[in-house]
Amino acid sequence: MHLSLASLAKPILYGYFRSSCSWRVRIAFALKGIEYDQVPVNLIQDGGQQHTKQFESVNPMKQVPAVKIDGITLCQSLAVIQYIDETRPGPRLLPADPKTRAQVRMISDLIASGIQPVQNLSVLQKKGSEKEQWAQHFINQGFQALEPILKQTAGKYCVGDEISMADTCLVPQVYNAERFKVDLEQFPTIKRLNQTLLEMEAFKVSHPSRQPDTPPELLA
Ligand SMILES: N[C@@H](CCC(=O)N[C@@H](CS)C(=O)NCC(=O)O)C(=O)O
Repeated sequence: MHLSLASLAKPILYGYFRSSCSWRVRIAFALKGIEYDQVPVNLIQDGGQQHTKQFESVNPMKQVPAVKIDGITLCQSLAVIQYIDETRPGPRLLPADPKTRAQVRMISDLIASGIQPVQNLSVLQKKGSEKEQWAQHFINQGFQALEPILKQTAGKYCVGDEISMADTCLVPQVYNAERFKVDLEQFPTIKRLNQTLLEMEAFKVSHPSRQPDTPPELLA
């Protein structure tokens, strides 16, 4: 088998400890047992390091995560997770069965396209003093849709009893919901899944409270 030097190098994750999209990728790396290096990009310091020319050359969208892997640079967390899944051994994050795979994508997209973008930092910065109320409103609205969907698809995890990409999206979004004081009691399925997943090692090691750039006062 021919292995290029690029594929032997450890992947590099450009991320931020509290970024939910970076956390999705950290969970996927941990689930697959992939070692990687981290380059922290502080989204708030000095007006946000994502806006530097240096980082713009890594990700022109000026967002984290971005990943250098196998000689290419990828942004968009779900594209990264799917690439890892297609090229690395370990638990399948997208199931083989087309129906369950579509459900995994549906839940992932609901969170990644339907909820997270409206409560992203750059959006909240435009909302000024309204930001907490805004984020809470849209996360709440998204969870109102997600709860009945998960009620139908979930077993032990978001879709049946196999861990998947949907689970990598759910937990970081619940973390954001808690930051913005969304009442999780309204969403018993989301709450149960989140609790179960947070018990898993891959979710613990990738948690925002345990990253190289986690501020000392937030370390756990
Ligand atoms: N769809 C992108 C979204 C990436 C994204 O929104 N990243 C946020 C952190 S979770 C960010 O870098 N925000 C910087 C900003 O808004 O300036 C993905 O899934 O990777």
